[in-house]
Amino acid sequence: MHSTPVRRGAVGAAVGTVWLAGLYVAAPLVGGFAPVALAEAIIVRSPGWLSTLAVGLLGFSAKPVLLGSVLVGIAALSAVARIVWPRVRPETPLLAGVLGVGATAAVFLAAGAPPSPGAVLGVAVAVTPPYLADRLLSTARTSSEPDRRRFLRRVGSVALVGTGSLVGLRAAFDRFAGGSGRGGAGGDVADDVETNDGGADAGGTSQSTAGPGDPRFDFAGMPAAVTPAEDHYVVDINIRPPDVDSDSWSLDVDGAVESPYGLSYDELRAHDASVEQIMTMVCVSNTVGGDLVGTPRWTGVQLSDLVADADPVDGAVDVVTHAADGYSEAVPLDIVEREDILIAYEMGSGPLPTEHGFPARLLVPGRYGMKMTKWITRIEVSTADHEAYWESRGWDEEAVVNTMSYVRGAERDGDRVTVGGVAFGGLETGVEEIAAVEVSVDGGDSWREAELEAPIAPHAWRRWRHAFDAPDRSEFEVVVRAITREGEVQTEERSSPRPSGATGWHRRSIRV
Ligand SMILES: Nc1nc2c(c(=O)[nH]1)N[C@H]1C(S)=C(S)[C@@H](COP(=O)(O)O)O[C@H]1N2
Ligand SMILES: [Mo]
Repeated sequence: MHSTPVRRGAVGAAVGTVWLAGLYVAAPLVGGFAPVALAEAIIVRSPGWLSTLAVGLLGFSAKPVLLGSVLVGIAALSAVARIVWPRVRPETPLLAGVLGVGATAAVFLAAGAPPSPGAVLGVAVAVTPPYLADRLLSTARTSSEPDRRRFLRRVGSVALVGTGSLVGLRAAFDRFAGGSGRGGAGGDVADDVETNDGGADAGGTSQSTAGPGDPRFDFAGMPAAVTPAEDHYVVDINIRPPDVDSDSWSLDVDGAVESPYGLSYDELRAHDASVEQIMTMVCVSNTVGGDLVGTPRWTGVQLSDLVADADPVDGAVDVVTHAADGYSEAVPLDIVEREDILIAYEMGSGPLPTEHGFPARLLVPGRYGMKMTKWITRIEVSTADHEAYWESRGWDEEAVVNTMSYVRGAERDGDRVTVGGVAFGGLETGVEEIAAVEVSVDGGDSWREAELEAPIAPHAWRRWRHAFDAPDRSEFEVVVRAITREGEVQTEERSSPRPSGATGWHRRSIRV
């Protein structure tokens, strides 16, 4: 074999790329695109300082960047393997096939696909295209020795045509099969609603007419008082949300208790401690003025009841929630006695969407979103202080929401200008925290008290607005600060989200 390392590397990268496309086509057979599962395994196993650094450097693009690196890394590994291979032993089609099958099976296993007939078919589907690409390029190389540019162009075309047709094939399959993955799960969820409607007492809520918000606070740029489920932000450690089957799912309540038990999805929904609650959730990573905040309507069962039913032993201190994706969080047992901590199974007017934790998740009012375990599988009462997922990565354990106020909307009607936004804060007890909001439209030189919307719920944000006459000005530097019910002014001091949430006044230039 007289090929140069560059040529061999190029062939290896092309074959690796076609292999990735093959894995993509095989995904429905093995329950997902294997590189995604590999990237997730990296997230879960990587040490805390590394994931924190990655999120710090890349923000929420950390996950796509990681997936991209896994894809590029696989193609690069394949290139390297091809460069060193001919030196190790003579190339034979049989050996190439065996190695391909072995590598594919290993990737499926590492990605958590159980060995099954579907997986065997998946291996065949994933291995055949790169095998053919490899043969094509190997024969091309031995039959004639075209100049390097022509050779590389041929390698590129094989990679491009191979990958393109495979991805096209998969798209056609998805369309034909009526979609897979998240779309499919959504369909299942909708079915469940119709059959299981009996239990909860939330059935009578009106969803047709306007929500509880005051329409005077609805103007350009303002968020709805109650956030529709589809508009609520999504943050978690997964590249793809876990797809939990509600038929086989159960919520186990155990640990340091006298009478452990489990609840099925139907039993949870039919539980008589079900309540409805409009509640603001904000991610601890949200920067001042950021979008990782929303105020959906939720329905769930009071955690205090669920835990009391298991009869915790003396000396129990923590209630640990475990999730299908390996996530965990802990809330002290004495706080769990509050009646507003829920295991929610509905959001808006339907079941929890997959990305928000289907079939059930925890809600802890007044705390940052990280306390609110999605895809919950187990409630463990513990006699020891539990070290939670983000806590072990250097974030605040209590995670009480800092007093915050954001500028969102601005509107002009003739000479009249109205600016507005939202304000929220958590307390140890989590009850309504905002007493007043002050706003400046001149960069902080002068301040006025804003109008506050009447509270729509004890744990919901307050919308605010401020109208003033401005016949001959169109640019304003709006600054906002909230006052707590203890009379404390929201701190002006800027701090970064890590470890306890951002602080500082939100300041925004607007032109109306
Ligand atoms: N199982 C699980 N629960 C989780 C997370 C997660 O990664 N896994 N992320 C948490 C974080 S950091 C936030 S801000 C909220 C976000 O919930 P949402 O996506 O429904 O808005 O979920 C929390 N619950
Ligand atoms: Mo978060």
